[in-house]
Amino acid sequence: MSRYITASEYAARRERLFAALPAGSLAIICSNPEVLRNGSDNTFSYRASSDILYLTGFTEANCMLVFDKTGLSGSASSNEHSAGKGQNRFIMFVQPHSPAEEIWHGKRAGVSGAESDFGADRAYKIGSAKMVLSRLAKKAKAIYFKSGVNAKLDAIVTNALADKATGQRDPLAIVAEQRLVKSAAELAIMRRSGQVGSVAHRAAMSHCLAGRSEFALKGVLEFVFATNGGVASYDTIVAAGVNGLCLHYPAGLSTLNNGDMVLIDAGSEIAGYASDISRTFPVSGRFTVAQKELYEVVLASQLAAIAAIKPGVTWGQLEKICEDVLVNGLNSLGFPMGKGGLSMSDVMPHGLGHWLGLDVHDVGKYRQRSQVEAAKSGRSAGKKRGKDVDRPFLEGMVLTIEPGVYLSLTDKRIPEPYRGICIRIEDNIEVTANGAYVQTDAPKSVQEIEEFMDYARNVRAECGDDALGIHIKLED
Ligand SMILES: [Mn+2]
Repeated sequence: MSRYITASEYAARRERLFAALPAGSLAIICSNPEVLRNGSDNTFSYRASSDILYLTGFTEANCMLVFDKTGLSGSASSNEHSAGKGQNRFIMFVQPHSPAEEIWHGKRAGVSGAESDFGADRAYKIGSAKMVLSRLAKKAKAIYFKSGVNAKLDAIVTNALADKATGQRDPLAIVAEQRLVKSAAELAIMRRSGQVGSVAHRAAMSHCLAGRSEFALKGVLEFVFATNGGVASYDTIVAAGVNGLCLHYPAGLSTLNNGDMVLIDAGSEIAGYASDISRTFPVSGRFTVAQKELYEVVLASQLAAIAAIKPGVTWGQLEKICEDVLVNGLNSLGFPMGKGGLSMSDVMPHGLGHWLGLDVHDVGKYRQRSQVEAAKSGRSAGKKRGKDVDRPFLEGMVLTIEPGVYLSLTDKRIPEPYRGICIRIEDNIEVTANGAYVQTDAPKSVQEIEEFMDYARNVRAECGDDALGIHIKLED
């Protein structure tokens, strides 16, 4: 259980899902599968499904959550648990205690732990899932289940549903909308994750030295994540020079060279919540004229988009603001932006940003049906499909703003001094009633970066590399 989210908040989240489900329905959510990394025993580090983390804080594999509104009464003990909660029954199927398994993989919550610590009204061994689900499915008027997450558990569910195995609705779509607006507790964790990620970027910047590898900076970043109780929220990107042309380039063995920039896109995951930060800076600590000119255009576009964020604003409006600044800035540097020249996607082949939360690219729709259209079509609103429009931001949403430019070495339309330069600048922003609250704060302006790297160079010269201290740890 997360020490950041209270048991009553988890319970309230489950009640909201129950409230969205029709009476007589049954919703089933399966955990992510464990995936082999090599051989037959060694799996990738297991990371629980974000929906299960959201609804319970439960982090073990091989589990199913069941939201039972069929009104079927269970055993006597379950009636005691669910007293006063109407017909809603929250059931968990989990791995049972097993000394033989637990000696290798650690202690499990088990059936009793699922009930005492994770809020289940009733828990069962995962091995009983087929039997119990068959019984519940027989009475269910509607099934909410999305297959495709976990083939092994899918097979058990599909089997149990029998003739109701088709035509189900997606429970995760309901949870996704719940997850989009963050609670006060979630915002507090995300601010912390943003701080940890920012400290990691500062550490990487201070350890950047020509001759080192991308991997070395990845090590610095992930050391800071780990010493603050986190992990990388996605595969750490450290791209030297033109490696940045690959948007999701995974850090490798390329050497950092003076004269080049290095693009780092890395974030921490703290208590399940991601930060997602990008910084681009010169390996030498000093921008060339061309790097500085281009960097300031990208930074201006990012700052303009961030400044415009407030409740009611849409992605489309931010994209327009960002694009205007980028196009004008690039034009003034001699780029042939526009018809017959370079298009936006030639220089920035990705979107301006995305929702952020338990998932790095968090859930929740980006577009929704126009309110005007919905009002016009009146009673038939549910059936008649209107035009989808960008949804307005709400207080409590968290998103990234990450403009970039990625300039090929060989495209002759690009003015020569700028060829081969790749820049992305990304921060994490919380939508508040007063506008944007930026959760991340690593050095960003040309002056901040140069001063910070000067400082690192001086410390290194006087005290040696160790004094730079990747042993940076945030206070609780
Ligand atoms: Mn991002």
